[in-house]
Amino acid sequence: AQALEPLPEPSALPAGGDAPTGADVLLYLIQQAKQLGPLFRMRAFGQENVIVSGADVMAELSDESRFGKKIEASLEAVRLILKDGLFTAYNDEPNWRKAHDILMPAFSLGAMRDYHGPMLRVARDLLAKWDRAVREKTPVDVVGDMTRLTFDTIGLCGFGYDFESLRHEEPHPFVTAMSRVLLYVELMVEGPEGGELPTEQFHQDCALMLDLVEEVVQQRRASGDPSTDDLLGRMLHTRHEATGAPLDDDNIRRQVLTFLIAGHETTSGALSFALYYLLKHPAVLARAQTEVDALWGDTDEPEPTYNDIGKLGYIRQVLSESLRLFPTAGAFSLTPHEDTVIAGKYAVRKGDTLTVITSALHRDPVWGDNVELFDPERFSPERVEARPVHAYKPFGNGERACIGRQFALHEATLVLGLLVHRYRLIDDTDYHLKLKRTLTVKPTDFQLGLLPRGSAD
Ligand code: MNH
Repeated sequence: AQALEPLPEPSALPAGGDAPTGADVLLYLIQQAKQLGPLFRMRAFGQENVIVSGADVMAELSDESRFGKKIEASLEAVRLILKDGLFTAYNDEPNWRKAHDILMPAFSLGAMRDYHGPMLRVARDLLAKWDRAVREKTPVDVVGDMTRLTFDTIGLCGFGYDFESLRHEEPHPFVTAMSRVLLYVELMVEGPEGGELPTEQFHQDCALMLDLVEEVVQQRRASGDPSTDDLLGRMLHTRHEATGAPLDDDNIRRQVLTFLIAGHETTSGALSFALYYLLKHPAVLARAQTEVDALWGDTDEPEPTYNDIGKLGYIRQVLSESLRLFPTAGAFSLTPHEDTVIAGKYAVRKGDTLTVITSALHRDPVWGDNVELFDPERFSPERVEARPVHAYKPFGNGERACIGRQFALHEATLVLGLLVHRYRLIDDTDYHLKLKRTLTVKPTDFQLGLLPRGSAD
């Protein structure tokens, strides 16, 4: 057997001596991975992590008989509010398996057919808002509106509840509270900048979010509707096949909260990055427009069907490539079930935190020698076939991978298709990508100019 070696470590903190925080952490780790290779040890904020970025290592860690999800420090902090909801439950917590089994059918292909109508309804609210911006010749706030869109979509599809945030100027209060809560959670791990943690505000925000959850649940209970057609229906009215038990009331609250957050925050970032790349790559945009035009012609009122979404292969490739360069859930963590050796030479112990920096994994040499280049051709069926499957993990791994993946992709493909069909994207501000991270990664200050398709310059 090969001799064991210590894991590589960064020699010193970056210039200035302070550990990077926020979005800079991600860029720092991508850069360190280039220098130190597929595995290295990182000590920061009182945590010790093994940083994973290699496709070969990822293939090894994908073996669920050896490794499983780790609730590391930041997820542990998110647990303060999401508790044993699906995203933050421990693997061996009985409520994880129970809720997973009960909720999986809400993400089947058949369920996606049911969500198509409400998704289209919300997408049309977005078009109405953006048409107004075109008439008034004002740019649109991409991230703000993508957030409104995805929040309204999960509300309507998952819970039959209309948040109507696309019809309001202000962000929805839930979203404002959530953003502060995610920031607070980050400060808990990285340490507050200078002052103290805004604990009072945190408690107020959590209360506001839980009040909305209560309202969503009460509205359904009061309606007397016993159907199990959507997420909330399944939470309220389905029993676990294995045990005959339903979800308990507190767990239902945590699941509703989990889905209201996880069901919109990452998809809005993915849509925003995709629009950014379309704006900056006119040839890609033109090809995407050719694809939708072939389906919907030049009508002002396209009627996308469920089956149309499967035909938007190129738009899907644009999304996949955006999620390669900026996977909006930036990292996920694993731990070995037993002490073991990885990559043939590094000893790791049960309970250690192995953190996959997905954006660094997606820049492994298997992606070629120009990994920074945005190129949706990487996701042509032949090239996907030729690539190791574990080199691409925007939705995490194994049993604990994203349950909402098909939901997100259906929604995002529909919306991008409608947007490129209807608008020319104008870069009047010469936008330079600026990142913002609060648990997830998004562009920030991204204003986009719009003109109707077919209009002259
Ligand atoms: Mn989602 C888990 C990424 C959209 C609901 N999601 C995960 C994980 C990643 C992820 C990565 C695994 C995290 C980990 O291992 O710690 N999710 C995404 C991305 C998008 C996304 C990049 C959009 C693009 N997620 C959605 C949507 C929903 C959703 C939409 C709901 C409708 N995600 C979840 C839930 C989990 C999860 C719930 C936790 C699943 C589990 O552990 O059982």
